[in-house]
Amino acid sequence: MRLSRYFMPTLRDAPADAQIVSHQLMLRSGMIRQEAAGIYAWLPLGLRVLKRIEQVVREEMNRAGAVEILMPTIQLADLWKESGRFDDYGDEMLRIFDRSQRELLFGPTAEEVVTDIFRSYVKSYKDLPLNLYNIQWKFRDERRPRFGVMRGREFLMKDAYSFDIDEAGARRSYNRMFLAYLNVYARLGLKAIPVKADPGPIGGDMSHEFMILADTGESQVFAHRDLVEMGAPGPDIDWNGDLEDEVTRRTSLYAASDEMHDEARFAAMPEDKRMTARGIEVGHIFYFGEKYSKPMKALVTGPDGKDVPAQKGSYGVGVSRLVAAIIEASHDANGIIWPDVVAPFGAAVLNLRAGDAACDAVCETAYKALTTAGIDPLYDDRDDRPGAKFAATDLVGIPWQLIVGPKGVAEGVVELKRRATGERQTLPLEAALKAITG
Ligand code: 5CA
Repeated sequence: MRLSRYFMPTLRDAPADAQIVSHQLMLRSGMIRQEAAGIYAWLPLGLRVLKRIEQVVREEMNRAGAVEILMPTIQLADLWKESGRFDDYGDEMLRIFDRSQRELLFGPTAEEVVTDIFRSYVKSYKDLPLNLYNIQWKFRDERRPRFGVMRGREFLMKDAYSFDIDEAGARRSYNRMFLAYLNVYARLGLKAIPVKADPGPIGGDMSHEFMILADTGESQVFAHRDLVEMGAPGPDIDWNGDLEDEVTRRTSLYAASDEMHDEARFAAMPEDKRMTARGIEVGHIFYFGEKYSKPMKALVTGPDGKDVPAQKGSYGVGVSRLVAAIIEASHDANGIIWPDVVAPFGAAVLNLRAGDAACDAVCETAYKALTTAGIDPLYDDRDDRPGAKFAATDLVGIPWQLIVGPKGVAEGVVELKRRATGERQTLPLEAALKAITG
């Protein structure tokens, strides 16, 4: 992409009402624009990052055996009346009437819709386990939308729903998601800890939230320190096994959100292992058995020929929230530092004297080579001051900066800067390209 033909409306200063660093940096780097309270347009740079996070989530869901579908944003109120949640959900639900006065709503979550799909097709235990997920916009009329996309009213969620014939099967499905979530966050360069959580309006009796530790987090976390360094299980686990050991290794260490906190258990841990911190909730998983399948009559025939309600769990990842969470975890005074996997562009080519034939030629060669190698470079070909180019490239956080100036070009070298470390090297173009493409 040539910056002269791109749309990257960076701002010198963040609007005064942006309170946390991720919100400030997302506005300054031209990733998002607020359209209404808690409702954002995603500008090109923000959209690229959002799509890349979405793709990591998708790959890990697929690896764990979940199957992608796409459910509508607009749902029938009747389905929610069937499950009994229509009145309970309250003011957070955006209720809509169509031209024939049929009552609809903008989905805040999709337990009812997916249960309706499931019951229409699946009748036998032989078709289970089944896990259906989608990555779709949700709307919750939050009382206090704030911190940009961190707590929006419209936000992108990955929501998965597992169906099993019995509790043991449902537990395996829960374990698969528990571990797949840890792999998602690890791939995104985040340290996430699973904490025991309150199921809230989704319901159920087993639930974990996944927390990224950050001072700006809205949740209070109490946990055993070792959980932070325990890390993810990685892709090579037996996804068809019960995975009980891998999960228990983590859940046996104390970790709870404030609603579930047990001060006596916490105080019983050695003092140096007790950690109290703020956390950003980037995922929440639930096991709730028959809560929706029973009232909505999602029945499956078991091996004994008897019909029973499917055992269900649901599993959410805050995809748009993750954009902000990654920035909270990875930035410096000059701007964002994107981990390579989610960076909007793999490298930036900075032409410090656009219009100079020698600089232009080197930049064009670099741009072409990086494009061919699949690095997806952003070429700053604008006629602007070097200082402005450096500041903008640091701000938007592109992992590599290939800097081309007239002095270097005369000597046959370019400068290569790694955004994360600030490390700079002067080297011939070929060597710089090799360092980027690996
Ligand atoms: N149906 C279940 C799981 S599929 C569910 O809705 N769970 S949830 O309410 O916990 O939401 C799942 C995730 O979405 C949360 O962990 C959080 O990361 C994200 N999320 C929830 N509300 C918002 C919001 N207002 N803005 C941004 N992200 C949100």
